[in-house]
Amino acid sequence: MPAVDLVVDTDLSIDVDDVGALCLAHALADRGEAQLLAMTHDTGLFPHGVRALSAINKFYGRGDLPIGAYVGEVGDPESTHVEPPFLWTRNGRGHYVDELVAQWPQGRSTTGRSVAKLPRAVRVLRDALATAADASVVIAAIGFATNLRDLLRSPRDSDGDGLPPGVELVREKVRRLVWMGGRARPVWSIHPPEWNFAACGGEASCGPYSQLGEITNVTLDEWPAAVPISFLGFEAGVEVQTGGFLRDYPDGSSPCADGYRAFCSRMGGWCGLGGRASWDPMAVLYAVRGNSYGRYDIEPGRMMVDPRSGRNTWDHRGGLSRGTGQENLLLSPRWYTNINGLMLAKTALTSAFVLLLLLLVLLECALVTDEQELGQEGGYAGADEAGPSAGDS
Ligand SMILES: [Ca+2]
Repeated sequence: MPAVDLVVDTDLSIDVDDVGALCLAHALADRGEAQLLAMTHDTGLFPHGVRALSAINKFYGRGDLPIGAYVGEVGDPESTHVEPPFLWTRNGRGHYVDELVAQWPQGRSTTGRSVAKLPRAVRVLRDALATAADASVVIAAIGFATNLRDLLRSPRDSDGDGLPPGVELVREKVRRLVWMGGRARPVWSIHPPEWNFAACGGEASCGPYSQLGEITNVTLDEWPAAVPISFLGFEAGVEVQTGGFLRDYPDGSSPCADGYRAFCSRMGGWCGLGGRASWDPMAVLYAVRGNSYGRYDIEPGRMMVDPRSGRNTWDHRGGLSRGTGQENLLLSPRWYTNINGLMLAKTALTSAFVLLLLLLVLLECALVTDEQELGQEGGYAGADEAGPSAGDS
């Protein structure tokens, strides 16, 4: 199989599954399954976000891989002041990025330039697409849609590059967009908006994050219909944990391990024994290997996002869902319930055992009570019988 031409657009900042996804992308490139064309960072955590990204690239021997930065206020810690319950975002800064930047050397793509001269993401994306073969590029979007929107809206001959408008570049060069975002079965009255589509959501006090609903809506609306989109939604990624084994790696052995260790030590409730939920690694893996494991049931439909709240609707039944080229990756029950079924069976057996013990205890108590009552009745009878005979004597 030829290597997949891969671009990764990440919000490497708050959650650590981006670290897992980037390390996985490099591992797939090492195996010859992916050809990394570029990586872009899509939040306002600038320049730390791109520096951490570059540190991971450097670790894998790809310090020269083109990287680009979003420079704007969405996720910029200086302009983001979230309120409860979103304090865990550290105003967009996250819980491991500073450590990666401090502990790991960065590639020339950042340290060789002043921060002010870092290439912007849209520049890097346009160049990467321009040099790729037609319909060859797979984009794994594992963060916000800031860069994708800017790419789609980039005009012809941006910066004098002589290239077509961004939307035409996408139509000609992109084979598929794999987008971690949205919910496959959203219930607006219960579920909060999905983070990549809306961050805290338009109704919450969320600083510039509140622009995301509009940004996501515009990106979906302007994405060329001829280029398919695979959505990896919240429900799929939250069920699969990865990275737990990285806790056993010594400090300083890998930015992948250091990232997970830093995050999970501070966000203990967010990590289980298996590690952290796997939205972004699953999206990257699908971008390269597709459904080769048969883990997903693929559901055609249409994604719609409310620009004000960022809440999404996934229409997989109505007339609008046909012929969109969009699909949602649902964990297949054939695989998912097998694992879940074992857990359910274990829970059922444990419950049955406890119930049986409880019944035995109750039964024993009842028998003891009966014996006591019989004994008391026998004592009275004996007394009744003994009384007269004693009186008779
Ligand atoms: Ca992400």
